[in-house]
Amino acid sequence: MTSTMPTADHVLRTDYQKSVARYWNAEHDPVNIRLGEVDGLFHHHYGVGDYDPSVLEGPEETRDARIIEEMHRLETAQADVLLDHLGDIGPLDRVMDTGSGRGGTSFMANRRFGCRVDGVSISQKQVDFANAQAEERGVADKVAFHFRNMLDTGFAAGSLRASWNNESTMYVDLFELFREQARLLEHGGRYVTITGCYNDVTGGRSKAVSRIDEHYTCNIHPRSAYFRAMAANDLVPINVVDLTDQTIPYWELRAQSSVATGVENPFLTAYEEGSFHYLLIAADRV
Ligand code: GPP
Ligand code: MG
Repeated sequence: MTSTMPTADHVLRTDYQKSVARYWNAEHDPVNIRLGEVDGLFHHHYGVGDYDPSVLEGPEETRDARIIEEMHRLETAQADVLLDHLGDIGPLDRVMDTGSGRGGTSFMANRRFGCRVDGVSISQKQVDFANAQAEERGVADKVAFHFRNMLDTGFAAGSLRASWNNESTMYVDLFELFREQARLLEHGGRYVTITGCYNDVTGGRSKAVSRIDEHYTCNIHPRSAYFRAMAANDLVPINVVDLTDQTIPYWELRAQSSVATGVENPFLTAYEEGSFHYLLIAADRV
């Protein structure tokens, strides 16, 4: 993609963005690293689907490894659900992973569709890690990661067939984000997000949702904000899937694992009390 080389000051425009970049540059959490080491796909999102209860039984020495493998399987299943909603993507198409982390979803998209993938992140550490992975996997000619701000990527208008945010919208203003996504997508291009959002019906941010915000230094949006910001930016929803019931087992398993981080109970409370949903939204650019 055509672009100019941005400097750190150009990419990280606010103190808030700098603090988010610091968090991800320092992050080296076993819940992400040990799961990634299972098969080399490093994810920064949660899981969907029922876990196999037998992982909790059997020999104590291998229990931890069984749980980690199972959590990783559920996280990979989550990314597969996202890719299922991207529509027909071919080897000549370009797609963007917006907030690409260590690259897990990008590599899965390239493996499935053979397409060109550009990931953007404001963490130079994550960008370097993911580019090293692309080399290691022998796909660096098709998958590349860039130190860019998702609100102003510098990529060419209309250059993307599809784009997604896999759990990264809670760091940005949705109107600014969807303005940039709409600029980048070709007419009829597909945008997909999987996100946690709070429930307008139950009211403002619950205590449990505030705890999640505090844990990650993010600002979870209300459900309504997604549809307002899409409508304002020529993104027309085609599918909305409530994945809440499908993600609860992941959190139940994670709470019993050696790699729990303390955010498990806020997630379980928020989902169970109905103040928070795990949602997939797919929309077309018109
Ligand atoms: C991180 O995934 C995801 C977020 C920071 C976004 C918050 C998501 C919501 C749905 C509110 P991760 O895999 O880096 O997190 P962890 O280290 O907890 O596994
Ligand atoms: Mg994780």
